[in-house]
Amino acid sequence: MSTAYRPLNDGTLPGVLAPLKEVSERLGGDFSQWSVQEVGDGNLNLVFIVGGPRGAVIVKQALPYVRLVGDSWPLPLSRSYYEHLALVEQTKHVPKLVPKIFHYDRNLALIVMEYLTPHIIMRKGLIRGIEYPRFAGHIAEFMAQTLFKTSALAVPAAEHKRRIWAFADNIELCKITEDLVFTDPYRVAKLNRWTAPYLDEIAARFRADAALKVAVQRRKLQFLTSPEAMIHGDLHTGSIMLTPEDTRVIDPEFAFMGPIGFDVGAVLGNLLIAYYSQEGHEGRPGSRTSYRHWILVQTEQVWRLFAKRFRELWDASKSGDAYMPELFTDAPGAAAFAAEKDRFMRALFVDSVSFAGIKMIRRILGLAHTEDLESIQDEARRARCEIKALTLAHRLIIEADKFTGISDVTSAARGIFAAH
Ligand code: SR1
Ligand code: MG
Repeated sequence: MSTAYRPLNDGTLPGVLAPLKEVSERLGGDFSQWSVQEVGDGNLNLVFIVGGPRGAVIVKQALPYVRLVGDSWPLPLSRSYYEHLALVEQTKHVPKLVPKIFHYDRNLALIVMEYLTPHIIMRKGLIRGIEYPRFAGHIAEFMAQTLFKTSALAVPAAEHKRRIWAFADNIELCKITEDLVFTDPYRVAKLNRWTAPYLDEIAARFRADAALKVAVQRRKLQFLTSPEAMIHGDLHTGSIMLTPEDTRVIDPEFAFMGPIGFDVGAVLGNLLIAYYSQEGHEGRPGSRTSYRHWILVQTEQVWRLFAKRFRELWDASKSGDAYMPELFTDAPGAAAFAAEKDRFMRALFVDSVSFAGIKMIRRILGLAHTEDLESIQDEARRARCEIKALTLAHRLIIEADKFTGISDVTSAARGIFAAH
């Protein structure tokens, strides 16, 4: 494969893939028979489906700028390196929950991977009202495995430090999150947008809310300074492709060593956005009531199954440098260690609730919105959904430590839905 970076297109991509034995065997036939379709609808990259007589692959190539904004916002190609690094790590722990990787080219910032079919982006499934009975278990397993096994609870200190080093230079991608998630929604920023004029008042209120800003900045500090585990870093429902039977997590280009609750909160927050957006997708009032209920049940299941699995992995682990089991072999030691694990899980729950709220606000008042809400054409109707989501998000952030458990979160979500 050629080494100089250039953005590829339907004309040039087949020639780049042709010398790759595994890829060309998978596609079959001669490269002149391959079809190339650019299907990327994300904010950053080019994504191609390449099809041949025998099969298809996905080719993801980073652009040197933010696709959503254009070349006025440069972005390093190295994000493809971090995405590949994270995919390789995730594959070790949950090979069935990520796409298979067939090839990586660092110079072209290009990853060739499994074409997932008939999978769709989860966000689109949630908009259509599709139920995914395996989702909660799968995403809980993904998060428990990838987050626990890359934490100092599971690995020796040297490995933990090497992993921090390995991801430390993913600076620009982290900066996007620092600005777009933790900062811009709370100040006047050129890139902010919302459903105006309906949300003008609440956006101004949030910008003037000192308690909210302090709470969010406390989380930003945690994001900046808590290398607990290798997090996906952008684990929203657009980073999940699935069918009712199968779930795959994609797009870990924002990966770095960060706070565990950031990933868990991203999943919870995006499910809660989907919950509130249902009202905008109802053909007739109430037609999505049972689906709305299903989303809240999944929200509860995600946390419960994640917490259970994380704790099981911890109970079975003997290799981490933090809390070495040999320190807790007698009965008082075992009891104290069990109580400490309970305390850790409670703190992680509070972190996750707070990050969930923060992720919800950035999708409504910041630059990058979600299709769940954006696809509601009637702006007054969309704004009604958004105001409910913002009201819950505010509570999740300000009162994170008052929520006694996940069913408390879903009750609050229901209460706000009914009251507004
Ligand atoms: C400029 S990039 C905007 C957002 O897209 C990605 O999916 C991340 O969520 C990022 O914050
Ligand atoms: Mg993405």
